[in-house]
Formats: sequence, structure tokens, C-alpha cells
Amino acid sequence: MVWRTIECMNFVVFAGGVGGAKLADGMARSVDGASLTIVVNTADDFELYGLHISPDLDTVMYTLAGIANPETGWGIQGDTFQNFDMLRRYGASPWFHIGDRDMATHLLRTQMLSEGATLHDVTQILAGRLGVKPRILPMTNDRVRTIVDTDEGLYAFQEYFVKLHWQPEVRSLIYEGAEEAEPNPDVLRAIETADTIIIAPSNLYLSIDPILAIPGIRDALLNASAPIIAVTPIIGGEAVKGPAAKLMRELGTESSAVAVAQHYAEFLNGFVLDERDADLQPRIEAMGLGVLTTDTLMRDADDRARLACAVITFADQLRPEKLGGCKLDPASPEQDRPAQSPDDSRRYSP
Ligand code: FO1
Repeated sequence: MVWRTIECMNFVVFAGGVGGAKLADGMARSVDGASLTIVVNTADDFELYGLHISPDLDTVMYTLAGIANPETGWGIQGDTFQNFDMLRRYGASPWFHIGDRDMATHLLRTQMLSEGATLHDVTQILAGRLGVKPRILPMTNDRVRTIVDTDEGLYAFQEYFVKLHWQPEVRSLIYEGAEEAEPNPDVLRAIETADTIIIAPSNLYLSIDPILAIPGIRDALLNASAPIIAVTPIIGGEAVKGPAAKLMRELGTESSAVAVAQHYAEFLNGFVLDERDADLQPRIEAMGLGVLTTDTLMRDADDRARLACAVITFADQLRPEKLGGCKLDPASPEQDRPAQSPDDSRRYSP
């Protein structure tokens, strides 16, 4: 018998942008920061004005640092856009909104990369300087880029997503460079030593699949001893945010939580379904998965912590030796991080 408690467990969360960052934040409010690792998609990365921009790493980092813009989910709260305005004055047509403070992140990252640092090292330095306790791991240090094949032609990811507001109809997705990329070795170690692995409610094709496309990561999940749980990004057939449901339909899949569970089924032990989709529970159970049906919407900090805690407790029920589930301590220092907005400021009280 292995005697362990929730306090010394290792948690790994796979995440993309805003939805993943919110669940990661809920986890950080529920467990010790040192026991939490977030594996982040870097296939949305791109170069603009000579700068290396890593939108998903930054969204997770800013959220965990308590400085994310609560309205958009990306960028920095209270940032100004004088730089952006000056670009326009020069006659440029900027479409990617980089705030003045956000710009500092891209400047430093680009400088450190040009001096030979890896994306992993840069991420540890920047997150450390912002006081982030959980470990944020880029999926790889190598260049991987999502290319979107649409009815209008091929687009680089941010062009499709931000410039074209994900309107073109998608035929397929290409994770350019993924096959040749090496996984971040810390990601493989984190999966191997994890006690619970969570696939956040991020876009399955744009955020999670690029991570799974890195050689070795899917196999590591297939061989993991920890329970693996996915949280649905789809409620009532629609995405909570972004193009997930639209993409599912365009790629010929039913846009439902059932299809999300099917998508991950080969390595999944449990699935977190939204209570509005409770009627789908038998179909997911029929796949041999444990199902937790609960409110998965994360409107504020309370919701994030409540959902994270429910997922941790659910994971505990899926393993042979139970570890005591999640007990949120309302006075825990992890929950004392800066509030993100008036709505986000209330504490979880069990
Ligand atoms: N998303 C947008 O929809 N419009 C933007 O202008 C935009 C700027 C931006 C700047 C920095 C950053 O880190 C993220 C930014 N995002 C923006 C979000 C981002 O491009 C996407 O949400 C993700 O790549 C998808 O996960």
C-alpha cells in the first residue's frame, strides 16, 4: 500500500489558450503550485515584426500570474495600445493586438531565444519573474506551426484565427514540423510521474492535438499510470469559446461532448461532461469511461476552483487506491493571488 495524500500528488494539465488557462488557474487555487505542471501548445506561435510570440504560453502565464485581461482572456489587464496606434500612424495595418506591456514579454523572449536559450528556459524565467508557482512547459522547444487548410486556401494559424476571425471553412489541419519535433523532456517526465492528468477544455484540434502530434507524447499518455481525464469544451453542441464546434462540423464530426470523448478515448479513463448535456452520459459510459456530470462553465474564480476540485476528486475515484480527494482550504495562500476582475474576486468556500 502506498500512503500518499492529495498534498504530495503531481498534477499535469494539457492546455491551449483561454479555456485551458482558466482550468489551470482553478487547479493552482486548489493544490500546491509546486505540484502542478501545465503542458502548453506552442503550434499557435508565430513571428511578427521579428518577434517570437507564444500566445498560449503567455495566456497561461498571465492567467496564473493574476494579470490576464479578464474581458478577452488573452493579453494583460489594463494594458495600453500606444505602440499599436503608432504602427497604424505609420500606415501599417496591424491586426494582432499586442499591448505595450505584453510587448515586453515578446521582446525579452525573442532576445533570449536569439542568444541561444530554449523556449523552455525562457518560459521558466519569465513565469518565475511574474511569481508563477506552477511549472509551465512548452510542448517542445522546436518549431511547430498549425497551418489551416480552408476553402480559401492555406493560412498560418493566427491569420486564420485573428485576422479572418476563423470564418473560412476548414478542410484539414497541418501541424507543420510536429513529426520532426522532439518533445520537451520535462513533459515526458511529468506524464510519467503524474498522479492525475487532465486534458483541459481547450480546442481539441487547435490546442490539444498539436501537443499529441509531438512524437512520444501520445505514447507517454497511453503508458501513463495516472488516471487521465478530459473536460469537455463543448456544451449543448456548441463551444464555450472559439471555433471548436464549427471545426468539428467542418471536419465531418458530430459537434458534441460524445465526439470529444471519442476523440481522446484511446488514452482516457474519465470524462467531465457538462450538466446541460446529462442525457449524453450513457453514450460516454458505453465507451468504458467514468463520467462526472457537473457545471463546467468557468464564469469566475470560484467556478474555476470548484471545477478543478471536482475533477481532482473524480480522478481520485478512478484510481484503485484513493487519496482523499480535493479539499479546498479557503485560507490557502494559493487562493490569495491577485483577483482578475470584480467578478473574479470571490473566494471558494466549500
Ligand atoms: N486574439 C485575438 O482574437 N485578437 C488579437 O488581437 C490577439 C492578440 C494577442 C496578443 C498576444 C497574445 O498572447 C494573444 C493574443 N490573442 C489575440 C489570442 C491568441 O491569438 C489566440 O487566442 C490563441 O492563439 C488561441 O488559443
